[in-house]
Amino acid sequence: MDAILTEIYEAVLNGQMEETTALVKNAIDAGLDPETILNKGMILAITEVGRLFEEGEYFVPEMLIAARAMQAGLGLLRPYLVKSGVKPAGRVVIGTVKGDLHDVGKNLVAMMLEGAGFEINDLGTDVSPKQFVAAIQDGADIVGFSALLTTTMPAMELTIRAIEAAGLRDQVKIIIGGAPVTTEYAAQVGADGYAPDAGQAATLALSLMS
Ligand code: B1M
Repeated sequence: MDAILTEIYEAVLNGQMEETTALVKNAIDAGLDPETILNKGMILAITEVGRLFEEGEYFVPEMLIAARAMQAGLGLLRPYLVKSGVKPAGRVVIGTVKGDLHDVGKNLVAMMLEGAGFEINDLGTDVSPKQFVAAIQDGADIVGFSALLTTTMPAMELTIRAIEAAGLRDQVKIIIGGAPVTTEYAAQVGADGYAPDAGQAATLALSLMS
């Protein structure tokens, strides 16, 4: 691995926000591909953070500061991942479902969708079915839910039922994702599609608009 990628990996793993920011900036200036910085540095590190948490070596505070370091690095990559000037492809409402505070992956999906030309209404984390319904009423072609916990996955189904009950289901396509989510689960709860990562979420959203 490139030395700077190893340093970025270590900085995220150790939750060093300023270090991560400086290193990502250096890597960009040195001409490294932003997607390589993301996938071979930051995502590898945050995956290792999850493994260390499972092993009982990391606790919630370590996960939190690692996520903060990652978000800081992502902020610098944003202009490179979001290419401007693309014709509007549609409007997407996106959020992490009720009870769930994870937003790194959701933010990345929002960036890729923006890069694919979508206008984004990001509702943040811990979003209730009612908030999703209200945002769809404000205008949306696609609504995306993210969930990282097996315990919050059922909120995806509850939100879909709330959208149906509000009489809005025919107006929007629903896409879902997040580490525990699967294609089978998407079919089971009546979503229009599932994507395993941010790049594929953008491809899926574009295909649902055509
Ligand atoms: Co939490 N956490 N966490 N955590 N955390 C996980 C998810 C966990 C797998 C760690 C582990 O045990 N290995 C585990 C879940 C176990 C389970 O349910 N299966 C876990 C746990 C247990 C918890 C707590 C319950 C811990 C506790 O309190 N005891 C707690 C819950 C809090 C809550 O939400 N109510 C908790 C808290 C936290 C922090 C707040 C400390 C922090 C989040 C900070 C933040 O997001 N701002 C945190 C973190 C950082 C993680 C890990 C380490 C990293 C998550 C991440 O950012 N991944 C995570 C372990 C892991 O994922 N390996 C873990 C990087 C990101 C780029 O990937 O989010 O998967 P991801 O997104 C991908 C795809 O999933 C997909 O595309 C993205 C980009 O390619 N995708 C979509 C995501 N959303 C999509 C939507 C789409 C399509 C694709 O369409 C709309």
